[in-house]
Amino acid sequence: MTWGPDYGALEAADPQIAGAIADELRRQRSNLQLIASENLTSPAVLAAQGSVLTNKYAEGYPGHRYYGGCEFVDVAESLAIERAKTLFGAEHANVQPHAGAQANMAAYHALGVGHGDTILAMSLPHGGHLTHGSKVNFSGKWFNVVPYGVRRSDELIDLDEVAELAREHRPKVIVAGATAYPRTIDFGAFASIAEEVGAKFMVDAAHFAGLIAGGVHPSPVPHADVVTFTTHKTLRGPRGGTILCRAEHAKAVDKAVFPFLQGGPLMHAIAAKAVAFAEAAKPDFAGYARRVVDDARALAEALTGEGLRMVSGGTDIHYLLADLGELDLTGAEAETRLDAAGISLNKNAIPFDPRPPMVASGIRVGTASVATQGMDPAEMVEIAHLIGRVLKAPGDVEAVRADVAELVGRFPVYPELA
Ligand code: DSN
Repeated sequence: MTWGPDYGALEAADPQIAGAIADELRRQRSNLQLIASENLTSPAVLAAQGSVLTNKYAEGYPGHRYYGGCEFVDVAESLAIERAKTLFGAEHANVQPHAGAQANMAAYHALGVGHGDTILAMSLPHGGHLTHGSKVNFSGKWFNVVPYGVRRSDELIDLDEVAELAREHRPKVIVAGATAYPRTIDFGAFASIAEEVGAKFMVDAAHFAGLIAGGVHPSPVPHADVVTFTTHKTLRGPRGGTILCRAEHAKAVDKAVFPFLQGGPLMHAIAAKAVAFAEAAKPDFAGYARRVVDDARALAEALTGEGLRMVSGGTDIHYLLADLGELDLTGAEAETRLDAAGISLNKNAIPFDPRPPMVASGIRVGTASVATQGMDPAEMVEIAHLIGRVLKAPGDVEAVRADVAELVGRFPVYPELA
């Protein structure tokens, strides 16, 4: 039976969209992909994501749907739930959030945070996420947000400040987790602070979920009321979100996702999440997670040798945050120049950055994707040298592009696709 995507049919029916997809595949094959939040899913995940499950409405949960004909999507969602619970040792899992932002919104609601309530979360300029209280996001518009940050001296989270702010403001929820903080977070210390002030503790594990699954990062699950994550970053699954929680919050979390926040779940994405959870439970995924972290450390060291300053002095996870001050470059200039050389990464604010976020003084460099391709610390030294050449000698861009092509050519992306 042929049940997978028919790219021939797409080419015939819609050459413009087919062309954009083919071009994107070519870009993924020919560029060095160092964006910390991206990865390369397996062909099995791609197949589930591109399947006929996209046709099915299934509002509700397995066994309790508002539509008939759900017996097979029930199989897929039940597998996804059980696999997520087992993978992370969680009491309950909801695999329906369309993305990380929806997962966070549902988590706040499930934990009783309403309009005007106080949350204590990491500030965006210090590495937090948009949904942790940014003024332009629902979280900043609806909630009273008390931000915490990193110390100027060592650029690490100031737990004394977190405790003081918690005692002063008595937040309903304390949030840990970040998008630009290259160090592990002391979840136990956060949980103690939350307990002391009677707050619930929520962890946004989007970036490091795959590292937890692979056993190379501490797990917040034993410490937190709710843990949210996306499935497409280090976890290497399809785009989407998931919520883990203690059994006592299970009903509230499920109701917050559906019917409060979302309607029909994306069953094709849920099936693809199930595939990714199964892949992440295999022993070779632990090897992958180890390689991601080893690569990031090697890259941080080699980039330091190229004259970049590592924020916080290095990394414990899958990305580093580099300050370009010594090279007299902005993050925006670096991103544009590197893009021209076939090296994709993003400009990023560094703590206490005097520049606006669209200019920024740093870059964030991630290894989840190149580690999937099979690149090891030896290749990280090559990559750091390529980045150094582009940043220090803009005239070298064309030559570096050729060297990037040679490097990625040794680590083919999706060789099974034509
Ligand atoms: N936009 C993601 C990132 O790049 O970190 C977070 O949602």
